Amino acid sequence: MNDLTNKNLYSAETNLMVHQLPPMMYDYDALEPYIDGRTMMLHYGIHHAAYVEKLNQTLEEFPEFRGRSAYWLLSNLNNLPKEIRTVVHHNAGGHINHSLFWRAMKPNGASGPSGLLREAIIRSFGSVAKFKTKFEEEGAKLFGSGWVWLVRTPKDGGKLEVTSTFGHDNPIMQGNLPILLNDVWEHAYYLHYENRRPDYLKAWWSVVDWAEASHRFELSDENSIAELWESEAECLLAYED
Ligand code: MN3
Repeated sequence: MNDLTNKNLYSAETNLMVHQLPPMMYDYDALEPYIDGRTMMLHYGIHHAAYVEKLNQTLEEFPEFRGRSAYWLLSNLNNLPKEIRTVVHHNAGGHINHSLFWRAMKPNGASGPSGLLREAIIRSFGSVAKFKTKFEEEGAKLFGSGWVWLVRTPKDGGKLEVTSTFGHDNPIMQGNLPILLNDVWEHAYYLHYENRRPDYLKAWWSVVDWAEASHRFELSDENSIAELWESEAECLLAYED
């Protein structure tokens, strides 16, 4: 599995694209045994790559939207021509969510949240264990394909909540800021866990990058959501115009 490096996914051709697959920061098999290398390879190199490709392909005929970030597109669906609205919705969302997802995980991360994020989780859910249970339940009960999130809401000075979204919707569409996310589409776990989504949700805690979640939480204190979107568009979603 180690020979399947990111370089294989980049070609001269993809460099011409506007939206780009962000680099993967660890090997495909680095999250084993919790997430298997083949799932990671297909998930990143086939699924995520396809969302990026489809997004670029769709925008080819619409030059006025080619300079826009995926975040901008997802936040301004009503400003898009009707005939591309649905396809941009699905593929810009898929691109954003997966870009966040790869960063939400790392091998050998901390075992749980610390600092301000830990305090906020305890304030909002009672304990870290109760938060984890709620997150697992929300992910397990989501019918069909979607995502489960820890979000910061605009309520009560930034209360944390566990939510889910269908398809590739992102919490920003409801004005909430993503802190942590897990993919509960079958393609994220089926090869290894088959239909046992609850087992996947439980095992997934072993690969969470809590430092990244803390970083997102702390940023959400200092910036407006609009400012955060802008900076994410620049640094998270590898992007070239
Ligand atoms: Mn996925």
